[in-house]
Amino acid sequence: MYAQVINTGSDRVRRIDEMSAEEQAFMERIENGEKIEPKEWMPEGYRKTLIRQIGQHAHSEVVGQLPEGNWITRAPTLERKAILLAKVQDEAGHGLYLYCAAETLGVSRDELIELLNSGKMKYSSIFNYPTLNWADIGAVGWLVDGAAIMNQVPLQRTSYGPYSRAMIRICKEESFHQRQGYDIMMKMCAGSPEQKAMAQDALNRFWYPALMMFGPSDKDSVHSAQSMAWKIKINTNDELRQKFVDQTVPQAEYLGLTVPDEHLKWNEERGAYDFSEPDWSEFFDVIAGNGPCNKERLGARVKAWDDGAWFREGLAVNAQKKQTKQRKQA
Ligand code: FAQ
Repeated sequence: MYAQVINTGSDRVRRIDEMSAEEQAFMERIENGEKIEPKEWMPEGYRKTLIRQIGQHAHSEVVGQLPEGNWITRAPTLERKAILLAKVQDEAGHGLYLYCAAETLGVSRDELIELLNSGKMKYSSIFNYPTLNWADIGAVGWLVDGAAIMNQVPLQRTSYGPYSRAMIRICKEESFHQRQGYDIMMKMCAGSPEQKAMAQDALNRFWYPALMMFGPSDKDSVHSAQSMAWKIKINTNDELRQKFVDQTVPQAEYLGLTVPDEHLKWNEERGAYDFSEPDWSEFFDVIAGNGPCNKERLGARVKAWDDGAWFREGLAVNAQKKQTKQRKQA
């Protein structure tokens, strides 16, 4: 079933002479900036790539609730608790929009969740790192949501209509998420030396995992070229990572924090920062299931799914009853 639903492995960009007339017309529409809508013809590879990317994105939103959800009961004030609660609820909503967008491609939400729960489908590497203290909640909002926005703003222009429309709503909410994270960091950095040290420690631990969110370097990205030809992706992984570094370093400086990279340096010629690459062996290890929290995160999702079985059964029985009643009345 996995192979039927999502594609993995290396994508080779299809040449024009390999394309059917239908596919050539499709490419013309993409190049003209037209949106592709659910019932329209699309190449099978395009459909599978979208299911893989949107599905992985939806799973990330839902699994992404766990590291922050962990701190709702321990937020330092009632106001912070209310804000965090709202943010975590937003992530559930994002998952919902994205599962709905994926469903328009002919895959059910249940199928996607089964693929996540069986470890066959990925979610973002970042959520396999622990949130150890309150400063981490600031760092997650600032860096993780900041990286998510950097990636998602261009995706508002993605070629598949339902995905692009979901992204417009999601980006609005992500901006608030990033601001609330930065606000926590500002408070911590203006606090006691111990609080500032906590903020620095959180930045130290989340900096490289945040850089990894953009995916492997362009030379190792197997899907980028074809995804960009289809305008499913708008930028390469390295382009977005660079933009994120350029935007975030001045924010760290404003906080009085040090980015944990001794090679970080403004490059006058490029008009951009030179920076150290993350440890890619760690990244590949985390996405292979061996990160610090992979087992815990997936275990929590599987338990939530199993615990909700009675509710899903109840809904199905109720829907069936309604249908039978409607049929009798007709
Ligand atoms: N983690 O060829 P590429 C959020 C996989 S935001 C795990 O470059 P692609 C908000 C990739 O799937 C986070 N796996 O792949 C939030 C592929 O493996 P496959 C989610 C990764 O797809 C904030 C392989 O490596 N955002 O959740 C990662 O062209 C706070 C080769 O990579 C999105 O999903 C990774 N970081 O580019 C929620 C955005 N990177 O599938 C709660 C949409 C790569 O062949 C709290 N997605 N891989 O087995 C994208 O833009 C793209 O899918 C990329 C990867 C850029 C993530």
